[in-house]
Amino acid sequence: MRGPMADQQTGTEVDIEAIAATARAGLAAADDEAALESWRVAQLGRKGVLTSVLRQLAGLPIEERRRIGAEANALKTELEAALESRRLSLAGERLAATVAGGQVDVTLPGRTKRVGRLHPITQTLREMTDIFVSMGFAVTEGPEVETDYYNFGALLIAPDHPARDMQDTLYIDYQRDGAYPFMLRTHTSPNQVRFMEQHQPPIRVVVPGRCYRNEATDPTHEWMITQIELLAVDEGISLADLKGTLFEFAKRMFGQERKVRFRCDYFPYVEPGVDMSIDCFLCGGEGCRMCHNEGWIEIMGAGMVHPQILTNMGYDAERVTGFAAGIGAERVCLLRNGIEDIRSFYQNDLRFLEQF
Ligand code: FA5
Repeated sequence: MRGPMADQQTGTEVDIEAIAATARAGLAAADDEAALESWRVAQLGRKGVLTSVLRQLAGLPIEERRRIGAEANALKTELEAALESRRLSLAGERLAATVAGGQVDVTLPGRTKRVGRLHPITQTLREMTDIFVSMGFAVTEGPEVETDYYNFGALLIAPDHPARDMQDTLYIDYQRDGAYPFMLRTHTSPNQVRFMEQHQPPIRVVVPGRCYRNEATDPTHEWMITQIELLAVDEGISLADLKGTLFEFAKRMFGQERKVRFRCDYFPYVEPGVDMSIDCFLCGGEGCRMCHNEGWIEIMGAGMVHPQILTNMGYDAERVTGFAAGIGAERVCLLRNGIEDIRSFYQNDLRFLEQF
């Protein structure tokens, strides 16, 4: 580096060589973190020596500015690197002193950090949701504690309707006028009504979420399940749209080779109602404990939205029609991975969960 430059503001000369020498000596003398930090502030900080040199460059003739600027920048890079290396060597010295003092046993095995992952049902639910989103469905959510009206009444399941027996319900322990008005939702279907109350057709929406039933559990039945509700309402929607959408979903989820079966089923809020099953992965359709000797495992209930519900929502049921479906994520995950007992999902056994 060459000679001093004139300081434009003070008239004094700035000697880069001298600045470099002072800075290097200061760094060599700094022997702990606090000293290193004050050195950094004094030399490289916003108001540090080097920064003020760089600020003064503007007032110099172009040739001088280039030369001094280059020298000052080179010094800055050198000092930053020197700071980092001094920091490391001080840390090394500290560690060596600790080891020598017998405070650290470097022969002990390291502690492995356990990396978490998403629960298999969360992974499955996200994959299912993504398939429907790619078909143009939006995503919404609803409450897990429901009212009698949304869980049953608005879906045409009156208090004395036998369909209430299809979903053994966990009620909240709170009574009003001799009745229990709140429950853990037994399915995601209440969100059909919740969404239609707030929106006009055309509607294409999916609602993923937890549901609860007072089930006697077995290899394909849990008391806490995860469903995804599907709802499409528009002019000209037919059962063919329902089948097309669900076939496409099944193909993407399970592959072309898996067999899919549609059968008539009864749900008061659809007309007609169907259920969709996939052939049993365990017995290939022969019949076994897994599929209750049926050869098929049901994964969803579905159907055309009942015209009475469309009318109740204020829609013109002569003009618009719709389809709806409720799919169980546990059953989908079970079938895709050949899992023999649905209860494994919620037993918190890491040997099982870490396979996903
Ligand atoms: C219903 O829950 C209807 N709400 C579905 C529906 C929606 C019908 C829209 C018509 C229109 P279902 O009780 O069959 O239906 O349950 C639907 C799916 O949830 C089942 O096919 C299954 O995949 C899953 N499921 C239901 N109960 C259980 C359970 N106890 N354990 C595991 N999965 C279950």
